[in-house]
Amino acid sequence: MARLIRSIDTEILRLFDEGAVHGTVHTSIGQEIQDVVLMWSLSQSQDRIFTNHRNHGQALAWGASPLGLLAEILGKESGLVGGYGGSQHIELEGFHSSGVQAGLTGIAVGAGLARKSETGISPITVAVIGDGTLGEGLLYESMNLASVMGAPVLFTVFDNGIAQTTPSHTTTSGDPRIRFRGFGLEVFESNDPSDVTEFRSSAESAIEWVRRERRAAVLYANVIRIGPHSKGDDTRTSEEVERMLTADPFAVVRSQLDSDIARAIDDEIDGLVAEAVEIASSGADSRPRIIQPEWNDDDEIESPFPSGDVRVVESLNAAIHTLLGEYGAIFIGQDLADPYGGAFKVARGITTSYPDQVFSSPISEAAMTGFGLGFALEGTPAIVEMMFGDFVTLAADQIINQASKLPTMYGTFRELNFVLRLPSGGGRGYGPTHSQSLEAMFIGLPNIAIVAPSHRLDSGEFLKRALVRAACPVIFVENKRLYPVREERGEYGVVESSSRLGSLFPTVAWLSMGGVGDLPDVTFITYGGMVPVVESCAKTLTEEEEITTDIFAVGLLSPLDSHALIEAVSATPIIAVVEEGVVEHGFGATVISALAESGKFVDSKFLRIGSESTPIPSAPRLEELVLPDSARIVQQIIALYQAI
Ligand SMILES: Cc1ncc(C[n+]2csc(CCOP(=O)(O)OP(=O)(O)O)c2C)c(N)n1
Repeated sequence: MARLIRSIDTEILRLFDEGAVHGTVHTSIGQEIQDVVLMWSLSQSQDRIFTNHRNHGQALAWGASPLGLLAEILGKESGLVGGYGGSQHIELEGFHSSGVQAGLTGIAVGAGLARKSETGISPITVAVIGDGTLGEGLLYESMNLASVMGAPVLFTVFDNGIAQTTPSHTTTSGDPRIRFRGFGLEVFESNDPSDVTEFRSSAESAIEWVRRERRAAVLYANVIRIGPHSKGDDTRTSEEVERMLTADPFAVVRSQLDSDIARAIDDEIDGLVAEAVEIASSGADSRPRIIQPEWNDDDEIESPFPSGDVRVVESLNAAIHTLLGEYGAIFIGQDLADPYGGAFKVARGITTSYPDQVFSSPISEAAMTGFGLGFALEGTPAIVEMMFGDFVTLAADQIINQASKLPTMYGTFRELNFVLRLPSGGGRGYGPTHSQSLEAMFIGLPNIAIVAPSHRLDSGEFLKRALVRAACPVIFVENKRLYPVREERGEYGVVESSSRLGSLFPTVAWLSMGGVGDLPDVTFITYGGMVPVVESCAKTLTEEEEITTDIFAVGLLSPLDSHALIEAVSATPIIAVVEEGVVEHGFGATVISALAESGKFVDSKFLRIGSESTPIPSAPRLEELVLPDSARIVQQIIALYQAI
């Protein structure tokens, strides 16, 4: 196997030089033996691998076909993931690789815990990183989380002494093994890169320990990187590389073989690889396609309106009870445990009812988001609560590079039942870092739905749909000021949608005069916590100024169901989009662009209304000045109305 890996990676570099490889590759040349020993010490039917860019050797040892790997790297339809992932993003049964350093480590912790057996010997999850990744914060969040949660994860560090072109002793302080022990992790070491026996013994001991103890550990192995970092980018001197060759574990093992046997292996592998290169090179290019979400659920979509007399916080709380009780979901966040029940009490009573499904997280937003994704990847619906929506910034990589990519980047659609709840918005005096509405940062991300209920809808029903029916990860925007508000339909009706997501999370509209008669003067398009603000503006405008209004409360912010809006919104003289975030590149900009492009609204004046672009102050009077305020919105509308 090691000979196969070396041969394929050598061919890949040659193909790169010939210009046949598009993009990047990172070969395993020098660490093939360690890759093979590690993979072959695991159980392919039970264990999980989450690895990084330097994965060719591990993938082949885990069972990837040489032809499939070559075809993937050459951008062919017959590639392991149809040419979608390329060298860095490979998926096999139980095996995932990705290109952001440490990006999969939190996911590995979630997946590892999801698969942990309650007693006896456990399946384990291996998270592979290089020594350059010892600088990533998420790694330490993940190690801590794995340790406190008792997740059977083996963090495997392949230390080749260099990260791309930077010697790691210049970027890593102290002894990393001491760091790991500080997290309470057992550390297994393999110091001599050319001593295969030492590596095998350490790897087997580590795996056996994690299985038996059902806790996390680290396998720390010195290895060598003989090839360039990726291709043609080796800044080391030829003397350095020559020196390295004398410690090449592959050469050591090979020298122990009978020369006839070694030659026979060479002949067999050379023939096999030459044939694979030929077939892969002449194969069909990846077929142009965009992978779309798929839904297996044809159940009827019922009314989104509230049926009981509850407040938004109670509606969400009841939904979480149902999701844990009936759907076996897990729930992770900070300070969720009773009697506290989460910062906004949405979690009240949940830990008491479902102690084994709720995880009190350290203050580690990235790792807990990854943790939820890991469970979702293993088929368990996962709810992650950010204490304040503002902290979503700390989990941005997990949303943008993982949640958004995992559903389709491996060439087919994968359902992920995952909700990230964001208590958002101001008006409660929490000040600049606890009052923002940041959802617009995530608008347009592939495979991510951004959903925003209001008190006019059944928020709990929206949450249930988000977790078990949306099929893709959902960012669920909860406005803090709405938590204590009673859910009540008012005079809203549902706007028809032709898209599946749009129907699950419909826009609802309150049409002046029931939508019959003359065109109203103003259309408001808004969502979430701005719905009551806009309603109060509409009331003032109608009662005091005789300006009539329609209100659209959008349920699905992204992907925007623009078709439904274009159809349902009338070409009123004024169309104002009101959001609590800032307007630049915001929700309003997206909505208005879609409406303007349709050509239906050529005579309408558009208005974007949102917060001032300044940190949101804490003092009530100052906060009012920054957040959209009904009196000011009314003035803006009147001014525009009088000008046209
Ligand atoms: C978060 C992140 N930062 C930077 C990069 C670019 N990059 C890709 S590989 C690499 C070096 C990684 O070094 P190491 O973890 O030691 O692994 P090695 O390549 O040596 O196997 C860098 C900087 C990346 N992929 N992800």
